[in-house]
Amino acid sequence: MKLYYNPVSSYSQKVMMALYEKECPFEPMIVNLMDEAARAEYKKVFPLGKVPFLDVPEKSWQVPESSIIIEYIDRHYPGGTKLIPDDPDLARQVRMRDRMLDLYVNEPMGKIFFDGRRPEGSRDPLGVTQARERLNNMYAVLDNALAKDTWAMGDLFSMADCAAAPALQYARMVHPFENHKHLTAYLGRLTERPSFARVLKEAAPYFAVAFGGK
Ligand SMILES: N[C@@H](CCC(=O)N[C@@H](CS)C(=O)NCC(=O)O)C(=O)O
Repeated sequence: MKLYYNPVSSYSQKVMMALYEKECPFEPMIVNLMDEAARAEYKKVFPLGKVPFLDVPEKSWQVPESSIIIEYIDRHYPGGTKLIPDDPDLARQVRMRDRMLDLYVNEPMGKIFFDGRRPEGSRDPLGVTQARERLNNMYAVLDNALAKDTWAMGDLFSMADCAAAPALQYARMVHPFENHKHLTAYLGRLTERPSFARVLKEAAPYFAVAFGGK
């Protein structure tokens, strides 16, 4: 199966982390989102042009959306870490945390990050203020939960931690959270996790190209 992704994309990193947790083989297909021609070519594969995207030719299945890709690999590749529990109530709680981290950490982080790269005059200060408020709320909620929990689901490492790692790693840069010590310690645990350490190491050569050395 082929994974279309970009090493610096937060949603791609979420799926890469999951694949490494599962020790799941795949064919890497890097998409250069900064290059118009490469984007146009990629839209022939997935018309929405979003990464990550999983292509499973042997089943004629095409799987967009990071959480759905992780659902797919967790179901079809039993090895490695179980990322979504079999118990339906626990699974629902993992999915809820995954959604919260995507929608209320990763999305506002992206809003702040990309707004800062827009030219003067086309920025959205109100949207950025709202994104910062959303992050403040989520930082407080997460810090409170992580005062007693090791991972997003207590003792259980899960898909929600794959969502959290890249989202928090980037959020830390655009809207720091050092004053939340439990959240800071959690990001420390995530970056020490071999799966995410590998994701960051593989992304490093691409950071300067994508973000102009920032
Ligand atoms: N909800 C999607 C979000 C994917 C997404 O927004 N990916 C970004 C990169 S992190 C992207 O493809 N951006 C390019 C674009 O929007 O055209 C998921 O979970 O996979």
